Amino acid sequence: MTANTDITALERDLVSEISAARDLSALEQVRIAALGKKGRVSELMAQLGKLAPDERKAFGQAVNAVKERVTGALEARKSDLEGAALDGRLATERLDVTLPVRPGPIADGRIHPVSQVYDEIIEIFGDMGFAVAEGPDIETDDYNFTKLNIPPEHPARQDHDTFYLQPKADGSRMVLRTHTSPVQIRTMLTQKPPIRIIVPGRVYRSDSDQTHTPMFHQIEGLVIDEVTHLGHLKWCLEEFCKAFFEVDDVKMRFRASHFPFTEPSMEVDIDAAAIGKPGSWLEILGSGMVHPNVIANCGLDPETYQGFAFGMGLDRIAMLKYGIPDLRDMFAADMRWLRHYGFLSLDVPTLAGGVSS
Ligand code: 2NL
Repeated sequence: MTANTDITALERDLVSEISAARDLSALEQVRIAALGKKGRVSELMAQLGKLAPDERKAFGQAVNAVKERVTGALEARKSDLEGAALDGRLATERLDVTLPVRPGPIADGRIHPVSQVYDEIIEIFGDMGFAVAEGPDIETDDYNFTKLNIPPEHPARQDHDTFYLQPKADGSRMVLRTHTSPVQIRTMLTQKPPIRIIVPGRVYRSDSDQTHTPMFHQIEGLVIDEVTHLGHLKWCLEEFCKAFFEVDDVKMRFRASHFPFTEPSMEVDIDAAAIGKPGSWLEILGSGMVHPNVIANCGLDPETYQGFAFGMGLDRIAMLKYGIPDLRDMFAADMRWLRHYGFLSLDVPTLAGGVSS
C-alpha cells in the first residue's frame, strides 16, 4: 500500500540526510524539515484523516515509530557532532600554562601627569578635610562672572578671553567656564557653611601660544565659615606646598595682588629650591579672602560668614613638579611623550607613601 511504502522511503531518506549533516546547523535544518510543524513526518500524520478507519491505527503507529527512530537518529548525530566540535577546539585552543605572564594594560598603560597631579592634590587637601566638588563646563554668565563680583562692564571679562555660546532667545549667553569658581558659587548657593571644598576641572579661554592652550585645568579651593582668617589661608597653602613638592620646608612669598572676587588678594610664590633650583621665585597660585559681595551674592550674610579661596593652574604645577618643558605637549596625545612623562596605573598617590612615589 502506497502510504506504507512512503513511510519506509521517507525514513530511509531522513536517516541518510541525518548522517550526511556535517555540522550542528545543517542537522538542525534536517530536523526542522522532518519534524517541524510543516515537516515531512508531520505532513504524513496529516494524511491520517484521509484513510479508512480500519487503516488509521496501523498507519498512525507506523508514523509514530518512524518519528521515534528519526528523533533517536537526530540525537545520536547531534552528540557525535558536538563531540567532534569539542575535539576540534581542544586540538586548536591548546593552552600552555607554563608560558610567562604577558605584560598587558597594567604594565603598558600610563596615567597622564595631569591626572596624576589631580589625584595628588585631592589626596593632600582631602587629608586636610576638604571635599571634592564638580560642576558643568558650560555655565551661565551669572555664575561665571556676575556672582563673582565681575559686573557686565568689568575689564576682567575681556581679560578672560571668554568663549561665548550663541545667545538664547532672552539675550542671555552661556559661556565655557573660564575658571572653576562657578562650582564654588553653586556650592555656596546650596550648602550651609561650614564649607571646605576643592574644585578640580577643565576651564577654557580663547588663548593659544607656547604657555597657553584654549583648554587647561585648574584647581580652586574654598573655605567658608564664621572664623577662618588670613592666617588659616597661609598655613593651609604652606602645608599644601610642602606635601605637594615633598620637602620638609618651603620658603613662600605672599605678594599683594588683585582679583575681583577676593579682598585682600595675594599671589603666592615659592622658592624654586623646592624643585631643586634655589635662588629664584616661582609663582604657583592666586588667593585671598572671599570678597563680601561674593558671599552676599550667594545668599549668605557677610557679617556672619567669611573665608578664603585660592586657585592654581594644574597643568602649570604639574610641569613644575615633573620638569615638563612645553605645555602644548600635554595635550598632543603623543604616546612617546606619555611613555616618558606618564605614571604607572598602580602608582596611586598616597600621603603615607609619599604622594609621587
Ligand atoms: C589664579 C587665581 C583665584 C579664586 C581663584 C575664588 C572663588 C570664589 C570666591 C573667591 Cl567662589 N575666590 N577663587 C580666588 C583667588 C584666586 O585664582 O591665579 N588662578 C589660576
